[in-house]
Amino acid sequence: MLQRRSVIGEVVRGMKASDCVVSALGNISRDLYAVTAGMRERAFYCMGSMGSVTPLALGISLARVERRVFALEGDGSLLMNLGALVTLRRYGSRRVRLIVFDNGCYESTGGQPSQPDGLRLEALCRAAGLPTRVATTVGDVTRFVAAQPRDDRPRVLVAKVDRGAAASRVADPPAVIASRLAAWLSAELTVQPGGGVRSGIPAERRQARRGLAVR
Ligand SMILES: Cc1ncc(C[n+]2csc(CCOP(=O)(O)OP(=O)(O)O)c2C)c(N)n1
Repeated sequence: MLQRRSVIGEVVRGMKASDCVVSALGNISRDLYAVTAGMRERAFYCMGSMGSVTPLALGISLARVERRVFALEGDGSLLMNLGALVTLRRYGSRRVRLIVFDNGCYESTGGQPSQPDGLRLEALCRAAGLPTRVATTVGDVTRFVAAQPRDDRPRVLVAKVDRGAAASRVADPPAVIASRLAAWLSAELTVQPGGGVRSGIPAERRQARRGLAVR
């Protein structure tokens, strides 16, 4: 069994400066917050909204086609919004990396069971058409973060993790977290000599957006 903190630490270590990360509420966001002091502007720590990590990561990836987005999701939160897997398969790309922390319970609220016996989350993800690996060692996480998939489907890693105490609460207000990431994502906006603001969206990104309907 893996420790949640080790998995999060390994994901952060493997991220490039152009990558960003979205994390599920509760323990996952708390542990991510503890190790991302130097990269707050590209980390979005959810405060509520169970099941919204995958849609958020997908949205970012569609709006910013040059970025990789890591999505750190709890098993209970994923199960609350299973349809997100299908949407991710339909509209997502290899730049989205979904990591599910499978501890079999709602740990952040006291450890209530989240799954029936015998359920395999990885089978659900695969059934949605998403290439999915299971992590039982930190090396599995390292390889997943560094992988350069040949086809353009989003990738999923189901990390089998133990329960374990989390770091301190996220100290920043949600509005700060949101505006900080929005500013980072918009960084290529440039001010023109006359004072106007020009969106630096490159041609290939505009084309990629137009291509959404046919993927
Ligand atoms: C819609 C909704 N229902 C319930 C809650 C209360 N809640 C907060 S965290 C949490 C548990 C999340 O479980 P999981 O996604 O498995 O992550 P873990 O806590 O195990 O890391 C629950 C039930 C919530 N925030 N939102």
